[in-house]
Amino acid sequence: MLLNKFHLWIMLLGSSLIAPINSPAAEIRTFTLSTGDQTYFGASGDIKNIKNPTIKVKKGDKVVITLINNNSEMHDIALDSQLAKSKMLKQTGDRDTISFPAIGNDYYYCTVSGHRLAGMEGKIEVSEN
Ligand SMILES: [Cu+2]
Repeated sequence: MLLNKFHLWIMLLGSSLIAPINSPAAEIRTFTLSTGDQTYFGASGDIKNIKNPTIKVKKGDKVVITLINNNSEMHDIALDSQLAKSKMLKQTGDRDTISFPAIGNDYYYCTVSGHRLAGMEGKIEVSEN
């Protein structure tokens, strides 16, 4: 019984020490992209209408990107880091959302053959603070 209470106290102490390290300034950052002809466009907010926009986030943020297919071809979105990959959007109007932790600079791109080569990619820029 005494041992159990001691363990509980250690667990509480441990979590109070760990929590402040992980929690400050971590935000959920949401972005929307749409597709054009072998291109992404920002679809809302600061990146609206920007071609293959750079997604700027801070280290530790949770990044949420929704891709809407605005094009007659199929497209998807994947990361070089392999942290996330959407389903293939086969028809106009199809959409999917990916989410991943911002841990370092990365690229997003379309996995359809030839699309990345044609320029269907953009940067994810992760700043330290
Ligand atoms: Cu594509």
